[in-house]
Order: sequence, then C-alpha cells, then structure tokens
Amino acid sequence: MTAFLSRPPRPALMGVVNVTPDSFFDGGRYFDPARAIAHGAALAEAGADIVDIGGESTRPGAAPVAAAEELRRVLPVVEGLAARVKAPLSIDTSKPEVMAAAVAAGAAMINDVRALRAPGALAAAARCGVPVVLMHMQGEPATMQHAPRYGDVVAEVTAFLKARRHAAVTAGVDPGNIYVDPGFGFGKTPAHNLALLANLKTIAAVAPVVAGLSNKSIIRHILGAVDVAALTAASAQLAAAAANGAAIIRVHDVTATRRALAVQRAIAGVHTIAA
Ligand code: HH2
Repeated sequence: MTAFLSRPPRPALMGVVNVTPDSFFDGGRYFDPARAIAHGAALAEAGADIVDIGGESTRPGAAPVAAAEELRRVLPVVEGLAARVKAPLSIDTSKPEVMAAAVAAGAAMINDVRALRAPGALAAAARCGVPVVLMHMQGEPATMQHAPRYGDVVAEVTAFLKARRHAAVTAGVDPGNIYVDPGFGFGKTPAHNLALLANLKTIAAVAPVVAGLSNKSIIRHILGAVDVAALTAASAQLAAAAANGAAIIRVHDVTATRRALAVQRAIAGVHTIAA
C-alpha cells in the first residue's frame, strides 16, 4: 500500500459520495454541493480512510455525462472537502480533464471504472502522479448487464487488469501507485460476481485490490427483495467477506462496515477453541 494511506489494521475503507441525480443507491441525495460536502465529512468522521467523489453514475443503463457537467458537479465538492477533512480524497472519473482538475483541487487518488482506457487518460493519470484504481468493466454502463459472457471470468478479469497495469506503468504511472478492482456488477452476472469474490486473492497477485460490493444487485440476488436496513447489513457482510483479499473496500455505509470488520477480526484473532 502506498504512503498516502496510513495503514489501518484492516482494509482501508473508501466512503462513497455520489454527486449525481441518478446513482442507483443514493442518486439525488447529495446532488447539492453543500449536502455532498456534509456527507463526505460525515463519512470521514465515521472512519473512512478515503472519500471517493463521483459526478457520473455508472449504474446499469446510466447515460454518459459531458465533461463540463461532471466538472461542475465534482469540483466544488473536492475543494470543499479538501479544506475540511484530513482523509485523502479520490476522484471517481474516466475523463482526463476531470482527473487533472480534481487533483489540482486537492484529490489524492484517481478511481477509474474504465481503467484509463479513455483517450488521454493514461497520460493524464501519469502526469497527476497520484495512486490510481484500475477497474474491470465488460462493455459500457448503458448495455453492460444485457448479456455478460466469459469463458473463465476470474482468468479473463485478471488478464485484463494485468494488461491495464502494464499500460499504466508504460505510460509513466508509478507501479507502487496502482490498485486493481474486479468491478463487481460491471458486466457480470451474479455467478460471475461470486466467482470473483471467492477468488480475490488471484486478483490481488496483480496489485492491491479495491472491492466495491456495497448495495449492488448481487445482494438482492442472494436475499431477494429486502428493505434498506437489510441491504445495509448484507452490504457490510459482503464487504467483510471481501476483506479477505482486498486492500481497500468501497462502501456507502462506513459505520456498518467497520462493525462487520470488527466481528470478522475478533473471529480471526481466535486461534484455539477451549474444549
Ligand atoms: N462501483 C460504482 C462506482 N465506482 N469504483 C470502483 N473502483 N469500484 C466499484 O465497484 C465502483 C466504482 C457504482 O456504485 P455507486 O457509486 O454507488 O453508483 P453509481 O455509479 O450509480 O453512482
């Protein structure tokens, strides 16, 4: 893990702030900059090690957002949070101009669901000189859930991430600054998601792993229709499962996830069972 994170005795928690009208879980709730800043500050207060700010929804079916609009959404929030919280900020974007402007405004990490495949993104990330998350996605958000197909999902996602890591290093990104993410729910069926979750350690051989499972459809597939409280509890449990292989866990509810991780750590700390 790079020096920009003081390493906690557990996977680092990345709290999510979606400055969008249409995100699948919290769409519209933090579209107003003041509310987004207050939410990011609350996540940091609750123990988020990183606060991830995004201005374009990537939920299945989401429409693309123009760079000018994305900048208008995220820059005031990056500036406001940089002045207010100590936790490093990450910018969730695929656009080189948003990466550059957000880092200039105080973001300390780039989180790209397209793994720097947009024209100019590799060079922009290299110039920014901050840690980068490279995520796997099959297809594009508008259509990615129509018919995801893989021969061997774990092998194919791992090979993609290895290739994108190589491309990033070739473009000048510091190898120690690279994280990879299998992209749960991004062009994957529930079976694909579970196979990736069960094999996170294979992916961790490429680079430290970021895992985002919070409130994704995998949970509804396992549990059926559930209310928000059950969704939050299940999200925290899935995040704790991902902790077995992930360096960073991306979550909407930092407090619930910290509790689930504390239970997991307590269990892991018991080495012998009294007869
Ligand atoms: N998932 C989402 C967005 N960004 N970044 C990484 N590295 N990993 C993820 O799994 C990931 C991500 C989608 O979730 P959310 O931000 O809640 O929704 P939306 O894209 O609709 O804003």
